[in-house]
Amino acid sequence: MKNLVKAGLLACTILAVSTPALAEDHMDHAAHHHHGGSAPESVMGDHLHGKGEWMLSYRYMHMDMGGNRDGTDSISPEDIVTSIANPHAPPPTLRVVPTDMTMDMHMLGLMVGVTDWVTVMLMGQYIEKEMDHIAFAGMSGTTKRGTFTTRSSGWGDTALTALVKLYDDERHHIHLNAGISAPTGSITKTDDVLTPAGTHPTLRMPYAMQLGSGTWDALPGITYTGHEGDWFWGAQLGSVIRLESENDERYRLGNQVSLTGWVSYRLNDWITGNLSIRGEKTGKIRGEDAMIAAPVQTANPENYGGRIIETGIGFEITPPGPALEGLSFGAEIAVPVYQNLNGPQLERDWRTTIGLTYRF
Ligand SMILES: [Cu+2]
Repeated sequence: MKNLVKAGLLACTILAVSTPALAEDHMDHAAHHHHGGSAPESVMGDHLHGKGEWMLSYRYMHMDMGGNRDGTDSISPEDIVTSIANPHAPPPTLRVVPTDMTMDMHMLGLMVGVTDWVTVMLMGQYIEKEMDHIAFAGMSGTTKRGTFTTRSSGWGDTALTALVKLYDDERHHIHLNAGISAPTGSITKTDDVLTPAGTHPTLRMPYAMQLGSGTWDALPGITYTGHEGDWFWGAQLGSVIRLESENDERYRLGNQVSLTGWVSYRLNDWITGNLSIRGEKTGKIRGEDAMIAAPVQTANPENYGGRIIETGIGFEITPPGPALEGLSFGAEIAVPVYQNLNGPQLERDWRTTIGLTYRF
């Protein structure tokens, strides 16, 4: 992780000392080829389309989490099962600890310029989650009963967003992101678990393993992008505001606000490199699903949300020439540099986003 940060700083230095050569030559390419503002692959809704222009996109996101954290400090599975109270007692303390989690998302997007001032974006996602656990034996102590993995997969929530241009000149662009998310993802997924007693019941999985929020959510935001010659930059303020006080299972996920900033540099006709920084703040879960009551941290609505700052590095390839007109490919990897989690909670290790877009 430290090496990745160093690589990022090195790339930043190289970008910073390079002279933006041939700026004029690339102005036309920039206007026609780039898939918007050359934002990092994980940034959604960073650009508008002209009237009647369509764009299809497929993005794949993988996130890896491992080890637990309470606030900014690491906490071991043994410490969790001896010191963290179980709100659904008995047993008095937690007895099952998640050790690793992966999340894979396949995001399908469709954008169309309705007018030159308004672009509409529809986004669906197929999600796969996997969580490894240690089950400790009995009502107390640190004797391990065994390990087990739970899995969930299916379609997540679906977002419809209007991008409304507020300001646009040669160099600066500002638009509103006015989105709404429909609760199309399941919040009642179940799987087999291993209990401290050694049994294998099928239970409703904790909130972290469910696929949707279960509520209608507003996705308001604002995006600024700029460019000058071979340089591009931007910032996006995004948020997720739950519009209902509870879903069908009587809870709602926390609201979220995020701020992303990036700078991109066009290395040649094909490739743009980018560096980014993103901060996000997520609230705790309010309410509680009565079916989620195992002695595991993820069954406690308090152990959700927190503050994370990540840095990312990525690139975008846009083949010049008519053969692959309209296609672009991008990839990004991001690692956290700061995490303060409402814990105990699994900490984020890294995530990557890979995407293919086609505009027509
Ligand atoms: Cu687009």
